[in-house]
Amino acid sequence: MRIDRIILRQIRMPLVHFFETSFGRTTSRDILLVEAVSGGVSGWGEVTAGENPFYNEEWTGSIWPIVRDYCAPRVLGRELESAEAVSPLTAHLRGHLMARGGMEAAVWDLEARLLGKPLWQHIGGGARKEIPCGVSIGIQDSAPELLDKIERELAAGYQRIKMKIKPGWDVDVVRQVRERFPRIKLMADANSAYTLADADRLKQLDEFYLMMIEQPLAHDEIIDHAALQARIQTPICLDECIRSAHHAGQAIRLRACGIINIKLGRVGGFREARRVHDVAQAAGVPAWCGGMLEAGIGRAHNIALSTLPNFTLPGDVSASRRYWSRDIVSPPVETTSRGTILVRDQPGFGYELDLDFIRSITVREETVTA
Ligand code: NPQ
Ligand code: MG
Repeated sequence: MRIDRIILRQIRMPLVHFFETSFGRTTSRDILLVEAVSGGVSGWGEVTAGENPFYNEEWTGSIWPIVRDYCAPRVLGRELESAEAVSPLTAHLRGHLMARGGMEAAVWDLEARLLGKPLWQHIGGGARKEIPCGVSIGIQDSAPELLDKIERELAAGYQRIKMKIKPGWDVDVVRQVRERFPRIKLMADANSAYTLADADRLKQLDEFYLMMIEQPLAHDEIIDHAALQARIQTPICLDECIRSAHHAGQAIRLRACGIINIKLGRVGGFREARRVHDVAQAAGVPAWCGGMLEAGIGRAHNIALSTLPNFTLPGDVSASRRYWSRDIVSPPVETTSRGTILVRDQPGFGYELDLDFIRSITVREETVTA
């Protein structure tokens, strides 16, 4: 496979509802789409960085020059054995895994299309034809608003509720949710809002038999998570901390987590995501697919990834309509009344692109050639 050109597009999409985490509120997304072209065939990827360097260090402003000046030139005009070869070609970069992963995912999609295969099959997935779905619910202006939202998502069939927490929006609110919904699968995500000094407060959450608490401590701190896990019963799930299979192995060895959230962008693409998956699976650690408020391409890639066997817990991959009034793929991603997404068999990521709509929301475009 030889890639002739790579087209970058930044699209702007307002969210249906603001999304608030411990690090701030997001109301609109600027997303970088990567189109990799070989002959007349295109593969597509989505870079999952946020608008600000708050979730991790990457952001809309950093990913454009990284893909244009450092990632695309490494793959353009050279004979690629397979999409597996892309990640090693950018491995000399320090960090910038989401930028690297967005381009890598585009090449996986391209290769699947060249072979006429669905992406899930091309990455070695296919363990399930239906993906179990949960939702991630942001911090709300009041507890009653959160309870209402949860009620609506459960009525739509979602199998698991994740609520965002932070100091001041934690034990009390979780208690209210548990009192109202005693039997649901419930978990909390702190996005690194606590330190080990908060261990007693985090221990109070044990009372609510959460499925897990996600990334309570610093984004780059595995050892403190091990110390916290030794003090609390609720399983810790690591998100931000796990940027590679190596990190996954270390976190598991140190007993810093009992569950791993795998995000395609955070680990730098499909190659590393599969390696993280394999490390977790070999250790008997369950995994699930995280979300980054993706548009349709990223959402479809997450669905393909979620067909690998060890994605045994409901993930944060949910319907397009929870985020967008109109998505860039057609049909939009939809869920069944059982709270699942049906895996599609079309080549590549399995959905049609709405190119007219993409054009209408593009705020920046640039083509890179060999
Ligand atoms: C998480 N996502 O699991 C992330 C965090 C997150 C669905 O909970 C812009 C872009 C804002 C990506 C805010 C979910 C974001 C973002 C939060 C990702 O931790
Ligand atoms: Mg998280």
